[in-house]
Parts: sequence; structure tokens; C-alpha cells
Amino acid sequence: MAVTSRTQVGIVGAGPAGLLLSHLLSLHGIESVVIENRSRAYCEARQRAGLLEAGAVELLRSVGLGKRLDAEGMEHGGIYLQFEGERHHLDFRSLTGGRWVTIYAQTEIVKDVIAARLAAGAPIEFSASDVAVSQLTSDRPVLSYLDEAGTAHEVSCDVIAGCDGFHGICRPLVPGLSVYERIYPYAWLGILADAAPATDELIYSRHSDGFALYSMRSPEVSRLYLQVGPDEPLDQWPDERVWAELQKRFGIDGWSVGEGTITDKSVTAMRSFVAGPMRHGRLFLAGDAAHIVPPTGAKGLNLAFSDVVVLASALRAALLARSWELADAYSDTCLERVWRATHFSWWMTSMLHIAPGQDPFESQLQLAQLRYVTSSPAAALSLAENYSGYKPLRYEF
Ligand code: RFL
Ligand code: PHB
Repeated sequence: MAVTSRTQVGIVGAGPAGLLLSHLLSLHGIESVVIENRSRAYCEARQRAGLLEAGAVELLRSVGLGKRLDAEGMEHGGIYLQFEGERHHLDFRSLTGGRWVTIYAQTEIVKDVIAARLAAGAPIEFSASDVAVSQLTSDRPVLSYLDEAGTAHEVSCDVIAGCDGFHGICRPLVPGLSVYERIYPYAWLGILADAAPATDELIYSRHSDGFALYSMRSPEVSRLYLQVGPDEPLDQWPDERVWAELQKRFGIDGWSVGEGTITDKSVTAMRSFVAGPMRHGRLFLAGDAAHIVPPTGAKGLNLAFSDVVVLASALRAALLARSWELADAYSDTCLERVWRATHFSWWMTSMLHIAPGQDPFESQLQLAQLRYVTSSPAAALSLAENYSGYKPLRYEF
């Protein structure tokens, strides 16, 4: 016999989307439970995003999650674009009238929200298994799982939020889903290194051997990425080879990448993926569960946050005022922003990466586009506006 319980919102997944949704709902007195199939330590250590739009930072501040972000986040007013051996600065503040972005790792956001939820006594069930959702078209959908000790649970909910990422169980339960997808013929090898960043802002470099990105986590820790083949085995990339390739792809006279001990190394596939509608009955999808962008535009986490802001408002209206209009508009509202970010991420990716066997015509188009965005204020403004967050997030209490 399963242990039965009742909540308002059952949330699948303790990634940034599920955790933030649970926090936003709690600010309005809406109860939720979060069920996660990984351990807390795993969720807090998974290396992913680093770059937040100003709107995401302001959101976290406005909901009481800004303390460590304000102390440790690194505000950047632009980026560098490098190509043909030259580095060009794009100054977002002057282009956009003051917009900026912040480097603060997803691992730290996840730690901050988990700590806040647990301090508030919220139930987050880590290391669950056999997670399933059912009765989605009834007004009492059910979230079931086995806890870490193997005890079966059934939670009766008003609504279920599928925040379980790209490989989750929720998206396949939406019938008649339309899927739009592009798989890129390359991947990113990412490293984390105990090395002071040799740059004040991120460098996006197009090199004839492939793309490279110089990012950071703190004044002592660098985060660097190299374009590699789609199924690149990590054992082909000993540390010396990684550093040599980074020095080459970022090389300009009189400057070098700061090297140090590599503490994490992994390969990420590159994909654009959009699935809709993001709702079926009482199941709502949010974040990577519904859409994925290649990381070149730094949009995935920002999109996950905007989905849950829209969802939290819709669920407030539905559960507290019995008005389902915002819930009915949820998918269309989210997908408009998702498609803008999907275009931007595809555009940045296509401009900066070298496809295997790339046609010289394509290379000339990339270079022409890079020269244009680094010389025309109108083109630079378009990049800056998208990168720093087109239609900045607003969360209304
Ligand atoms: P997540 O983070 O994948 O969380 C989903 C959670 O659901 C759990 N789960 C399940 N739980 C219970 N039952 C099941 N059956 C489950 N199946 C899965 C998972 O264990 C996990 O805890 O999705 P979410 O919350 O939607 O968040 C999305 C972001 O993680 C993602 O979009 C970003 O990391 C993308 N991204 C970036 N986004 C940015 O905005 N700025 C960046 O700078 C940026 N850089 C990046 C990135 C992603 C990267 N990788 C590794 C894909 C850089 C990289 C390299
Ligand atoms: C990161 O810091 O991990 C990062 C930053 C910008 C991107 C992608 C990843 O475009």
C-alpha cells in the first residue's frame, strides 16, 4: 500500500525550474512538493550555466534569493567577439542604455534555492525512483514515486509541473506534441580550472579549428569551452591538449589564457529543440523539459526562469482565484520568448562554429556577419539586446 498525501502543486525535478517554481508558489501560500530522482549532492554539483540576464538577477533579488548572488556574482557590461586573430569589445551598457549580465553559477543558484526551501520546511524528496504522473485530465492528477528507502508514495495534486529536464518523463505524456529540432554536428568540451581568468569579460572566439569560449566562475576559477566533434571521447583530451588548443583558439599577441588545475571536464551535445503545447490537462511543462537551446547564447536557464514566472502567475490565478485564463495562455506566452531565444542561440552558434567539412562560402558569410556586428552599432545593438535579455523578465507580486 502506498503512503498517500495531498498538495496543491506536484513538481517533478529539482533543477532551477522546479526549485524556483516551488519558491515562487510558496510566496503566495501555495503548497508544493518537489520530487527529484538524483541526490541533493548531485544536483548541487552538476556543472552547467553561468550567465544570467539582468532580468533573472532582478527576479532572484526580488524574491529573497539575491544575498549570495549579490556578494559573489560578477556583473559584466559586455562581451568580446574574436575572429581572424582580433578581439572586439561589444559594450552592452552604451549600446542598450545600461543593460548588463551577471556571472553566477547554476550550481550556486541551485544551492541557494534548496537551502531556502528546506529552511522554510518545504518537502523536497531527493533520490526518488519510479517517478510517474497520472490522471492528468482529471482535476486531481497524481504524482507517484518510491522514496530513497523504497516506500511507495502517491501525492494527489491540483496541478503537476513537469520540470524534469530534457530526458524527463513528463514531456512524452503530452499527446499530439509538435516537435521542432536541430542537432548540430559538433559538441562543447567544458572545463573548470583553478586559474584566474585572464579576461574581464567573456570571449567568444571563432577560429578556423573551431569555436572557443572563455567564461569564469570567480576571480580564481575559469570556465572554458572548446568546440569538439559530436561524440568526442574525453580520453582524447588530456589536460595538456586542452590547454594547447585553448591557447591557439584564443591566441593574440602578448596575451595568453591563464592555466591551472582542471577540476571538471565534460562534453555537451549541441541541440535546438522546441516542443509544444507545453500543457496537457493539469500537466504543465517548464524549462528544459519543453525546450533546449545550444549554450552559445546563454539562454537555457534564463528561459527556464521565465517559464516558471509565467507558470507561477498562472497557477496563482487558477488555484487562488479559480481563473484559468492565464493557464490557458501559458504555452503560447512561453513559446513566444522561447522562439526568440531559439533563433538567437541558433544564430550565435551558426556564426561562430566551424562545421565539419565547412564550405568556404559559409566561412565567408560568418566572417562578414562578425565584421558587421563588430562595426555597425545597429547590428551590435541587436546582439546586445538579445544577449542581455529581450523583453526583460518581470515578476509581479
Ligand atoms: P534541469 O537543470 O535539467 O533539471 C531537471 C531536473 O529534473 C530531474 N529529473 C527527474 N526528477 C524526478 N524524476 C524524473 N524522472 C526525472 N528526470 C529528470 C533532473 O535530475 C534534474 O535535477 O532543467 P531545468 O530546471 O529546466 O533547468 C534548465 C537549465 O539547467 C539549462 O537550461 C541550462 O543549464 C542551460 N545552460 C545555460 N543557460 C543559461 O541561461 N546560461 C548559460 O550560461 C548556460 N550555460 C547551459 C550552459 C547548459 C550547459 N549544458 C551542460 C547543457 C552551459 C552548458 C555547458
Ligand atoms: C558559462 O559560464 O558556463 C557560459 C557562459 C556563456 C555561455 C555559455 C556558458 O554562452
